[in-house]
Amino acid sequence: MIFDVEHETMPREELEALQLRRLQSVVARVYENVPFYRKKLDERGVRPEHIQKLSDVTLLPFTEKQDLRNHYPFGLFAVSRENIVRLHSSSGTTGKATVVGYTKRDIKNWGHMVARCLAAAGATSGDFIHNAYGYGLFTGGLGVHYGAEELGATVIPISGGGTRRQAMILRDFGATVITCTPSYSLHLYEAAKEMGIDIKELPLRIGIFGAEPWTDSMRAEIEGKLGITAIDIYGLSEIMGPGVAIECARVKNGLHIQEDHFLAEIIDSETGEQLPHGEKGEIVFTTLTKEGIPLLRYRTRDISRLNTAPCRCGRTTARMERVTGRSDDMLIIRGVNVFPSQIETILLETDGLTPHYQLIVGREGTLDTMEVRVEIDEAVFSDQIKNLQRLESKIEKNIKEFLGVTARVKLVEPKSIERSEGKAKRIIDMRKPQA
Ligand code: DLL
Repeated sequence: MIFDVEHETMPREELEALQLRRLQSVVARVYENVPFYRKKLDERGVRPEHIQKLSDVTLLPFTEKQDLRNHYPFGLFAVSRENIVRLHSSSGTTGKATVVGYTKRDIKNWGHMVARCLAAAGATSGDFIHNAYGYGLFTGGLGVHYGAEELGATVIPISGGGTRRQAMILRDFGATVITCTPSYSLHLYEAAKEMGIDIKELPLRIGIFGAEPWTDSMRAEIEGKLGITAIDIYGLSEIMGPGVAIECARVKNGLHIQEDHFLAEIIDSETGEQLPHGEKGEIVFTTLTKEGIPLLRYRTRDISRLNTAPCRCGRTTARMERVTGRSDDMLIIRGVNVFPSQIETILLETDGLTPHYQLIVGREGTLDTMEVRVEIDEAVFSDQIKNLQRLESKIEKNIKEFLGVTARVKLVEPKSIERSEGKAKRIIDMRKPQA
C-alpha cells in the first residue's frame, strides 16, 4: 500500500520543483537563525538567493558529525528552546554525543514518514507491531512507535532487552510485524526456540530491520528461520531517525528515500566532489523541512549509490542501495554506534594503561561481541592478579556507562600488542564481511 500517494508517486519534475522550493527556504532559515551556518555561508560568499536550481546545492558547505559535537548540545538548533518538544541523542553519554531537537511539526512529519515506511514494508492498520527498537534517547523506539500509531496499527512498545519475555509476548499477543535490528531478530529466534516457541509457527509475517548494516545472505537466513518477509529500513538521528529510506516489499531492491523531505547526494568521500547518480560513494543529506535542527549537506559516512529509475511498486522516489559500509571507523555493536576514539578516551583516562590497544569485534551466535585489549604499564604489570581484575571490571563498567555497549576488557603485558610502522591497526573485525 502507498500511504501518501501524492508525495510518493509525484512525477520527478514536480518533486524536484518541490525540493528546490524547500531547499531555498531551508537555506534562508539557517542563514537567519543558525550563526554556524551564517558564518560558513558568508565565508563562501553564498547568500540564500544564490540557490536558483537544485544543482546549486553544491555551493553549500558540508556539515559533519564533529560540527554537532562542537556545538554540543543545542548550538545548531534553528528555533528557540520553547519550540522544541523532543530531544534525542546518538549513543554515548559523554560530551561527544550528538543531540537533535524536534519541533511539533518535525515530530508530526517524522511519524508520517515512518507510517509511509511501514506501509511500504507491507504493514497495514490491522497489524500488531512488536517494536523491539530501544526506547529512550536512541531514535529507533519512539520513531517507529509514532509511525505505527500514525498508520493506525497497534503498537506493542516492548523496547530492547528481556529476550525471553519478548518471545513470550510475541507468542501471546500474536504480533504480525516485528521491528528491531536484524541481528536481534536472530537472537530472539534462538531464545524463543530454547523456550519451545517456533517463531515460524506464529502469525508474524513482516520484519522491518535496520540501525546496523546487514546483507542479503542475512536476509535469506532471517526469512527462512522466522518465516517472514524481511525489509531494510535506514535512518540516522542527525537527519531524523528511522524512516529516512525503506525498501518496498514489492521489489526489495534499493531503499526509497523520502525525497520530499530530504535531498540526497552521493559524493567522493576523499575529495568531496558530487558524483553522478549510479556511482558509489558517501551519501549526503540536506534536510528540506526540518525545523528543530535543519542540516545542510550532512555527511553520513555511509557508502551507497542512488538510483532514480522508476520502481515497479509505483513510487517515483530515488532509491539508495543498501548501505555496504562506512568511510570512517565507526563500529556498530548490537545497534550501538561506537567510535574507537571514544574507547580510547576512556582508556586514557584510566591510570596504569598505555595508549596501545586493539578492539576485537566478533560475533557469538547471532550477537556482536567486542573485546578491548590494552597494554598496562610496567608499574601495574607487577600488581597482584586481583588488582588487575578489578581494573578490568572498572574499565568494562565505564565503557558500559559512557558508551552503552558491553565490552570485555583484557589487560595485556607491556609491548605485547603488535606495533605498526604506519597507522596502528586498532580494529580487528571478524564479523562476516559485508556483501
Ligand atoms: O540507527 C536510526 C534507525 C533506527 C535506523 C532504527 C533504522 C532503524 P543512529 O543511531 O544515529 O540512528 O545510527 C545511524 O546507523 O549512519 C548507519 O551507519 C547505520 N544504519 C542505520 N540504518 C541502517 C541500515 C539509527 N538499514 C547509523 N543499514 C547510520 C545499514 C544502517 N546501516
